[in-house]
Amino acid sequence: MKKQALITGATSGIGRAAALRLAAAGYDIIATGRRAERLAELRQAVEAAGGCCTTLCFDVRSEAEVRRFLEPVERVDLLLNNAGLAAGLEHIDRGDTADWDAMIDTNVKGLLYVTRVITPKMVAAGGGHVINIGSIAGTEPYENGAVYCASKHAVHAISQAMRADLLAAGIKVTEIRPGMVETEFSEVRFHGDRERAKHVYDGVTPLSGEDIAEAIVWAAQLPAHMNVNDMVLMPAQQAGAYYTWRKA
Ligand code: NDP
Ligand code: 8X3
Repeated sequence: MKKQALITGATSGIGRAAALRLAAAGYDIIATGRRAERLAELRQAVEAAGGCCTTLCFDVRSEAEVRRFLEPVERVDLLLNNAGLAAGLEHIDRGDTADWDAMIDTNVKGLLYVTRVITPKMVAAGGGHVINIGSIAGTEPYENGAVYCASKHAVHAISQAMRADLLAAGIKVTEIRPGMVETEFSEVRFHGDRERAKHVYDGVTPLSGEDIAEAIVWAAQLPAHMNVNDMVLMPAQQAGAYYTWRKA
């Protein structure tokens, strides 16, 4: 029987690359996100490469939608909790509370809602693997990023605690924590300002979604007795949230 991978936020960036890479590695894909046309395009791409892809279009911020779409899913061997965003980059006294709600509701509560529906299925099946996409922001708070960093600190804490919770059930929990990855992330952070988003990567060769997907597939395919608890991945030109060497 082929393994099933459920990926949240598969319409773009890391999630889309992971869907294609996991399909190539032999997983059947359940791809989720809010943009239906992107999901349809991904499904075509997976199928054109000989894979199998089901799509579920919903918003992870809605617990009712998460339950409606995910409760009927029979089996999930690998859950990739990837859907997330940064919204805004401001000092705390000027932040937009709508941005704060979006980040907390998606990055923290959405991840929890999905996990709450899928992990009991893994427990009943006697095993599984959950991979959470955290961030270097999950251990390095930086200026202008209080709420995004808080949301990724939460993902870091949740990943460690859920690893303990699910240990006896034979469920692996891995957290992958990237630095700079060029996706739609910065465009979303700057509310659609592509020019500003492009400058984030000035003088740097950032990671790509495919780079992170490669790590996801490696972690997912390790022998049963071996787990990656926590993996930090950065461009060679980055040493942390405050240290990036940019070519002139
Ligand atoms: P993208 O913006 O390219 O992708 C984000 C994905 O999340 C999209 O597929 C989007 O789908 C989905 N998503 C966002 N909000 C929701 C929602 N409410 N419900 C369902 N899906 C949602 O960014 P990345 O690929 O870079 O981001 C993926 C993850 O990686 C995020 O958790 C991010 O925090 C993390 N990360 C990114 C880094 C980077 O530098 N790019 C570095 C470290 C971590 P749709 O809009 O269709 O719903
Ligand atoms: C994304 C990386 O440094 O913009 O999580 O927070 S950073």
